[in-house]
Parts: sequence; structure tokens; C-alpha cells
Amino acid sequence: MSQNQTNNLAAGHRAGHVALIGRPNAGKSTLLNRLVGEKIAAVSNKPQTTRFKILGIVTRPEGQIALVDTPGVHKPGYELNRRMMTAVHDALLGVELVCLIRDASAATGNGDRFVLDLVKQSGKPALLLLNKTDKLKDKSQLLPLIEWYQSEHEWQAVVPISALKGDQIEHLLAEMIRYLPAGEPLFGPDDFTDQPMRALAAEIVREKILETTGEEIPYVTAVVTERFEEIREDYARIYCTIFVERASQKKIIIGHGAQRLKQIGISARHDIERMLGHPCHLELFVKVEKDWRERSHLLDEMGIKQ
Ligand SMILES: Nc1nc2c(ncn2[C@@H]2O[C@H](COP(=O)(O)OP(=O)(O)OP(=O)(O)O)[C@@H](O)[C@H]2O)c(=O)[nH]1
Ligand SMILES: [Mg+2]
Repeated sequence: MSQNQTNNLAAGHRAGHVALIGRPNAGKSTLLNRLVGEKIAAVSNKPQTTRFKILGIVTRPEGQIALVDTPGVHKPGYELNRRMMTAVHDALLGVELVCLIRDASAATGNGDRFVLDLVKQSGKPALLLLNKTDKLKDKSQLLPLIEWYQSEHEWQAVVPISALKGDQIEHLLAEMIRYLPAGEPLFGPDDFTDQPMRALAAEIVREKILETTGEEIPYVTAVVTERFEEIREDYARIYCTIFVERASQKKIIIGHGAQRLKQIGISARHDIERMLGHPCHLELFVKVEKDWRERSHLLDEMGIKQ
């Protein structure tokens, strides 16, 4: 054992994996980005934004948290959705602590019961995170919710938060670390995700599409980075393909006079450049691929694993 490792253990260092589980739109990816301090997951006001597990690493002197963001729990229809739900089950198996995230400003529905049952069945220690407290007029509105969840399950802690505004985030980190096992850091001090740059770039493009289009498009769109060329240390060329299912959807994404696609490209490039720390050239190509949500090889290519 190295001197560093001995020091870490003597200081009570803790480390482990923590899953973020919840209904679509509960704010899991917003919380992941907030805790990691980098934008690694796409966020949108449309449900089912996240499609695969995304690891985010939070390193503090007292512990290291490997956070696993997951797709929102929903009834799977297509192969895409079945894979999304497999990612949820997988995440639950591979962690030491589960965080159930609930939008505290929304009414309780069958979906909430379903998520609760998944957490219970996992048999893992769990924290209950009541998110979006900034939307509540009065914090006492949380009380019936807390009562219901506590009557259903034994939580290590209940933590009201606002992932968007950052309320109670340091307290939440301390609670997560507290329930992790003693151990050495699992990742290097500068690591913050398991996602390669090309995957992050594709997710940024997808987020911009969700931002600029209406209700129908999110579900039928996927983005793949076909080529990521690091021309110089300070310049990259990135080529992404946007998949849709029908010619009419392609028209929507491209927009009148190609204005929408241009807008998507500009705002995606802006975010990608910020992530890379240098300029890049971003080219977007829209392709109609009927039934891509059911086609295994395309889903594999998109990184949406079986
Ligand atoms: N007011 C408020 N909005 C929030 C908060 N957290 C997240 N949101 C918003 O809720 C919406 C959904 O956020 P996401 O982080 O994409 O939710 P998610 O749980 O990852 O959703 P899926 O990936 O679809 O399962 C976005 O519009 C966020 O800006 C919060 O604390 N307060
Ligand atoms: Mg998400």
C-alpha cells in the first residue's frame, strides 16, 4: 500500500457508485451536471432525454462519487426504450447507493409508485431527493410527500434540493459520501466522465435539437458523431449525422431556408468549443433512417447498448 493510500484510508476516505433514478424530467441530468460541475449530459424539458448510462465523477478530499445518470423510467415501446430501461436496471445492480429523484412540484402518479418499487427491489441503501424546490411556493408542501415516501420505504436520508438553482447541493454531496463504503478513489483526480468527446459532442447537438423543435421530434431523433478529427492541438473538425424517421421530420429539422439546422449548428458549436477549450468546425448532416428505434446495429452505433 502506498503512503497516499494509507493516508486516504486513515483520513476516512470513502468512494463508490451512486445511481440517479427517477421518472423522465425529474432533473437527474441537471443534477449530474451540477454535481460534476461540467455539462456532460443533455438536459431538456422534453421527457426521455437521456438514453444511456452516463458516468460523472465528483472528487472531494473526503470522498469520490461515481454518479450514474440513467434514462427516466417509462414503459418501453420500441427496442430503443427497452434498452433505455435495461440501462436503469443495470445501473441499480452496479452501485452502492441509490438516489431516487422526484420532481416535488408534480403530482404523484403510477409512475412514481413504479420507480419506488424499483428502488425497493434493488435492496440498496437509498436517499430520497425531492427536486425543484424552487418551484414550490411554500416548503411545507413537501411534508405530505415526505410522509408518503417514508411510510413506503426506509430512506438513509431525505434531501430537498434544487438541481437547477444549486440549493442544498453541498449538503447532498456530504450525505452521498457518508453512505459510501470506506475506500480509495476509483478514478484520477481530474477525471470527470466516462464519455468520449465524440459522444459528448453528439449529445450537445441532440440537446440543441430538443431545444429548437416541438413535441414530435425528440423521440424520433438521434445523433451520431461520424468523424472527430483533431486537426491541431487547438482545432478540430467534427461531422455529426442527425437521424430522423421520415422525410417530413427531416424538413422540420432543416427548417425554412435551412435556418433551423444553422441555428442548431451554431449553438452546438458554441458549447462544443467551450468543452474543448478551442475552436472547431462542426458539420451536420440529416439522414432519414426508417425505424432506427427498432434497429439493433444503429442503436449500437449510437452507443445505446443492449
Ligand atoms: N425549476 C426547476 N427545474 C428543474 C430543476 N431540475 C431540473 N429542472 C428542469 O427539468 C427539466 C428536465 O431536466 P432533466 O435534467 O433533463 O431531467 P431528467 O430527469 O434527466 O430527464 P430524462 O433524461 O428525460 O429522464 C429541464 O427543463 C430542467 O431545466 C430544478 O431544480 N428546478
Ligand atoms: Mg436525463
